[in-house]
Amino acid sequence: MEQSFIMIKPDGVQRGLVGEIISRFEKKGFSLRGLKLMSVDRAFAENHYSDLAGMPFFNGLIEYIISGPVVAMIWEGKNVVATGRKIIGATKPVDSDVGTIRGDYAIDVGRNIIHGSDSVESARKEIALWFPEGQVYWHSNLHPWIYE
Ligand code: YYY
Ligand code: MG
Repeated sequence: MEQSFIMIKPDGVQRGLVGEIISRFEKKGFSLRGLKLMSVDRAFAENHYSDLAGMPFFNGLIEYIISGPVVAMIWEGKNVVATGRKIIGATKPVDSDVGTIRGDYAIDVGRNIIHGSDSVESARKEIALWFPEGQVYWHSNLHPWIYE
């Protein structure tokens, strides 16, 4: 089954939005496969965002990600990458629809609360980076109530 890497950024943790964000993914029907609160160092954050190196906002982005603990998660389910991006909303909160996480809780792009993988391939890379210890496999008994 498809997986996505979802990370609550330091502002989401500081603002007490961890439970609300987890709840949205849970209520949709996705399954949690990994969850940890952690702080990352500069080299780790730069690796995670290596595709964006050279962008004018890169240094500010890295400072933001290392400014406090983040919640790293693996979520699983059919189309979880694309649907996760819909639940999260557009990169810039000004463009994010109301009802999305960024649309409901964020104002500035540089404080947009949450990260979600943008493709199945980047999800695979991000999960390998953030969860080198592997993940928790379990069977959700809700499966037949969520999938036809
Ligand atoms: O995948 P997503 O987080 O929606 O956007 P990306 O284009 O991958 O950029 C990653 C991250 O960089 C974004 O969530 C905020 C920050 N950022 C920014 O501060 N200013 C921009 N103009 C674009 C992105
Ligand atoms: Mg991205």
